[in-house]
This record gives sequence, C-alpha cells and structure tokens, in this order.
Amino acid sequence: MDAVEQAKSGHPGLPMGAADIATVLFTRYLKFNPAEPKWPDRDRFVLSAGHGSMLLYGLLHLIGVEAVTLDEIKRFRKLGSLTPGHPENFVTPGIETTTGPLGQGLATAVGMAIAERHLSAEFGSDVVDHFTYVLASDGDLMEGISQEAIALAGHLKLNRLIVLFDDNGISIDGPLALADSVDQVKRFEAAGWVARRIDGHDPDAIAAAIEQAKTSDRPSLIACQTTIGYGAPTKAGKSSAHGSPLGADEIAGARERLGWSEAPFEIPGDVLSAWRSAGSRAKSLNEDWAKRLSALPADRRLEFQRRMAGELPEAALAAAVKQTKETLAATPKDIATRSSSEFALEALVPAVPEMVGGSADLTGSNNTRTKSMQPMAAHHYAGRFIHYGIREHAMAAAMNGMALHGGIIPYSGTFLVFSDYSRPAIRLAALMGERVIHVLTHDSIGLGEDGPTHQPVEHLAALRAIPNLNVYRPCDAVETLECWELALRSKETPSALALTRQNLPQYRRSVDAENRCAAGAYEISPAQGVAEVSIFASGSEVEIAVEAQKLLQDKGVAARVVSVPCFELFLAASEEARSAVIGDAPVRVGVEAAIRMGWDAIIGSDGAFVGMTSFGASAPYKELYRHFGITPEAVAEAALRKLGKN
Ligand SMILES: Cc1ncc(C[n+]2csc(CCOP(=O)(O)OP(=O)(O)O)c2C)c(N)n1
Repeated sequence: MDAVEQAKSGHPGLPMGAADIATVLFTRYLKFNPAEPKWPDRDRFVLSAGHGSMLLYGLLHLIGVEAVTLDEIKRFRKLGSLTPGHPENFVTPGIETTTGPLGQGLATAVGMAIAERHLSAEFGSDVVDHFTYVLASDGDLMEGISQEAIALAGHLKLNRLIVLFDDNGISIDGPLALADSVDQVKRFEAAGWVARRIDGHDPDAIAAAIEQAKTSDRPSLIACQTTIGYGAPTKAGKSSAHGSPLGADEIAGARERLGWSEAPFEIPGDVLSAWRSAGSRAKSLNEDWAKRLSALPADRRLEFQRRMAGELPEAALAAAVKQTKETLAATPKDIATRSSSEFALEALVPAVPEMVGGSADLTGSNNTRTKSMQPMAAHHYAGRFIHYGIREHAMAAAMNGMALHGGIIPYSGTFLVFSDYSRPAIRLAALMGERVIHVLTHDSIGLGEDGPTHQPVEHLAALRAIPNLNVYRPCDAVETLECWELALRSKETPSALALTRQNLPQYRRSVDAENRCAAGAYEISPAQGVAEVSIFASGSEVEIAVEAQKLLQDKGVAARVVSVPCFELFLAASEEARSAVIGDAPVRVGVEAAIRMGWDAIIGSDGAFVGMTSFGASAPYKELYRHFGITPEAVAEAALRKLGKN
C-alpha cells in the first residue's frame, strides 16, 4: 500500500487481499531458498495475476532474497528498478516467469508442473520432487487460455500443481457478477481437479487446504474467498482498491484497522526476523538435495546438471547434423519441408534428449513425432511427445513453462495460420528470452484445398514483427536441418519454423559443413555473368525464383537467387555482410507467398515484390499459385519491367 502510494501507480488490492494466503504459503510450505533462487528443485511460485506484483516483491524481500531490498521496493515501477510494474523473470531474482497478460501465468505453470513430472520420471525423485504453486485471480480464470490449461493439467493428473485462487469477486469494472457466473469449483472438478472453497483470510484453513492438496493424486484448486484491499476502510471489497493508490486517508484508516503503527517502509525487527527465519527453512533441504545429487552416478549427475544449465550435448548434436547432411547429399530428398523437419528430428531427438515434442492435434500433419517417441500421459511422464489436444494457446504457454523450469527444450506443432491462437504466449517467450521451438506447417496458399481460413497470408510478417523471435522459412531439406540446428542453439531466443505441406526440390546437394542459414540469407543460385537482377525468396518460393532465373537467362538477363531463410538473422548481420548478400544488381525482386510487409528491408521500397495482397482461396495449390500470380513468369516479368525490357 505504501509502495504503490509512493510510486503513484500500481495495484494495492490484490497484495492486501491475498497477503494471508501468501504468508501461509511462503512461511510454512514453499520450498525456496532465498540464497539460491535458482536451486533446480525449488518449489515454483507463479503469481499469475501479475498486476499484484507488489505482493511478490514484498514476499521476496521479507523471506530474504538479497537483491530485493527495501530501496528497490521504494523504486517500484521506476526505470531500471528490480521492481517493475509487472513481475519480470529476467529482472528480479526469485521471479519464475513474467506475468501480466492474465491467464498466461496459470498456463505457464502447467508447463512447469509437466517439466517436474517428466524430469522426476527421468532422474528420480531424489533430485526432482517439487510443487508448482500458482496464485490466480478472477481475471486469470476468465481468460480462455485457463480452460485449455486446466483441462490439460487435469488430464495429465499433474498432482504437483496447486492453484490458489484469489476469489475476491471483484475485477476492474466492478463486482464479478457484472460479467461472470461460473462456479469455479465445479468447473475445476469437471476438468479432473480436486477443488474446494475456503476462507482466504483464515491461516489455519489455508494451511489445511495446502496440506491436503500436497497429498492429492490430482491437481488442486483452492478457492480462497478474500476481500480485495483487505483493511482499507472504504475501498476494501470494491474495485476502487484494484488498481490505483489508495490515497493518504484510506491508508491511514487501513493502518488503524490492521493495527499497524509503523511508518511506511519500516518493518519491526521481530517481524523481519520471523520472516527471515521462515525464509531459511529451505536451506537445509537445499543442502540435503545437493548431497542426493552428488550421490547420483557421475554420468547421471553430469547429465542432469548439463540439462538444467541449458547446455547442449555438443558432440552428439554436431554428429547428428553432420550425418544427416551426408545422408541428404548422398540421397537428396524432394519432399515437403514439414517432412524434412521430421527427417531432421529423427536424428536430433535421440541426440538431444532434453527435446520434448508435441502437437495441438495435428501430429500427422506437423510431422513432429519421431518413431521412437512415446506419448506423455498421466503416470507415464517419461514420454517425450505431448498430445496437447486442440489447445494451441495453452500449448505455447506450457512450452514456456517447461523452458523456464529448465531441463527441457520444448518444441511443438500446429498450422502457421493458428499461430494467432498462440501468439500471446509466443510473444512472452520472446520477451523472456526462452528457447521454445514452434513448428508451424502449412505455411502458405501452398496448402491448397483447405482454403483461406487455413492459408496464412499475414502471419510471417506478424511473427517477424515480434522482437527476439527468429522466424525460419527453409527452402529445402538441408535448410530445414540447418534451421533446426540454429533453433536448438538459440538459448535465449524462441524460434518459429514455417514449413510447407507441398513437396519442394532439394537444392543443396553437396555436403556443406557450414550452416549457411546462420547468415539469414545467402546466394543459393549465382548468376551466369554480371547480375542485372537479384531475386530474393524464402521457403517454397525459392523454387519459383530459380525457375524465373532460368527464364531471365533465356532472355539474356543474368539473375542471381538469394534464399532468405531467416530475416532476423540476416538483419542482425553486419552491414558489410548484408551488402555482400544484397549485391549491386540494379533490380531487386522479392518473392514470398505472403504479404510484402517487412520485405522492403531487403528489396528496398523500389524493389518489385511478387506475393499475396489478399486472402487465399480453396483449390489445388498449383492452380492457386497461378491464380494469385506467384509464378516464375510473373517474377521474370516483374524483373524485366523494372529493367525496362518488357
Ligand atoms: C489478457 C489481459 N486482459 C486484460 C488485462 C487488464 N487487467 C489487469 S487486472 C484485470 C482484472 C482484474 O480483476 P481480477 O483478475 O479479479 O484481479 P483483482 O481485481 O482481484 O486484483 C484486467 C482486466 C490484463 N492484464 N490481461
């Protein structure tokens, strides 16, 4: 209340209303060592209602996370502070995930709970045995993503997941009754959870509920009935306590009601030492764990440590890539890049055991499951393939949770067009800098008959617009393998692989030790003579570009073709490297079966672009390419027009 007041902005309501819940959890149950906030087997705590960040900052300070000082709390919401408006895992030690967009935290926590079960199945409960706690608000539970997330958690029987629902019946517009009449307890029960309602201001009831939840064979919801802004004389229980400073009078009244006579930011010694000793509870647990870890056979211990550190099995990965490149050179594959991806995965998945794949019910279309992969299921958590169901949004958030937990590199699949359904979670992965890999197949009108609802047009541009997301669109089997390798090596950047449904020729036919896609763009087919035209294309349109190059050649015009598998890597290269690839041919043409947005960075605003300007249509794909004018002839013609030769 004082920190929000001092910042002149923020949300006092949730911290005051949920303080009792958080106090019981943090002082009596949470297995968290403030001196080692990254201890792998700590309990995870996710404040899904990120607007209540001051609760989390207060807790971290009280239990003794050194970096979270009172001075930092006084700098709430100031530039460069450890106490930004919403919790950011990359800013503040002790924060497990960035939250703020409601619902994300809960779904992310499902991924953490999956990671815990998976790693426990693999390495044993001596080293992986923790809970994932979530504090969620009405808003979290109203968001659609929460339904996907709780259904998945219930199905997988993630009994180490405990959600404390701050059931205060208030949101921004007023009483929840304005917009909602769901019985959350029944809803969670229907999804296979154990759910109960308690008085969220009764410490004994909170403790009893947590204890019961810890022994459950299913995930648990504890709906804690609370009063938002508890203690505030006129604003408690009202939406006016939600998201603005209470004001001096209200704060004075709250001090009186709560029996708190200390000045702002002053914590009496006995109170602080009680909290600090509660905070030191987990120290010995942490030490015991370290002993159990060192008692593991050396190879298992090193493997666990490697995975948790996010380091790749370099030798195995390099060998898998090399061998696959050799196979592709010996027996080239003219197949769809989604199939090339599967071919790459057949080598990568065994080599990189931390990869956990999946699909949102499009396994056979996304080609994300390799032959050896077993499905993950309740009580078969060692499985490395997750059938997420038709739940793209929760899938993407759960992938974030697995990556944040550590020890797993999650990848999964859906159609590129449905990346819209997972976009908020993809954006958070990019913001947090998490290594998650989205396989997005059926990447253009090239998918054909399913028509415009399924044909992405603006999606490549929309994904490329997200900072710190690498969007790959490989043109053949070799590029697909290289893009996979780059995605795996991008420790702090999520990746999206846009892959085709239709077959494509393999252009790269000799063994190439270099990962040429790492440059983002490179000349894949040089000009015969001094180039008058540079044609830039990605994915399936590289084939069209190469055909256009031949047509131009027939007309005596030398053209070169540049494959552009990744805008982001290309634009991040040095100016010198970029100029070399862009070249100095007077005419530049871009080809991509998508909108032009973004391409000007490569072809210039005076470049010609052959692509889409509307939604697609339902027809066999070759007909669609002709119908929308994305053909070698159209590309050649655009080049000739620019040269003034047609
Ligand atoms: C996806 C999303 N939509 C909207 C918001 C803006 N917002 C922040 S808090 C909130 C609702 C507040 O109600 P509740 O979740 O019950 O929290 P409480 O008022 O109890 O603190 C909204 C709409 C958001 N943060 N995320």
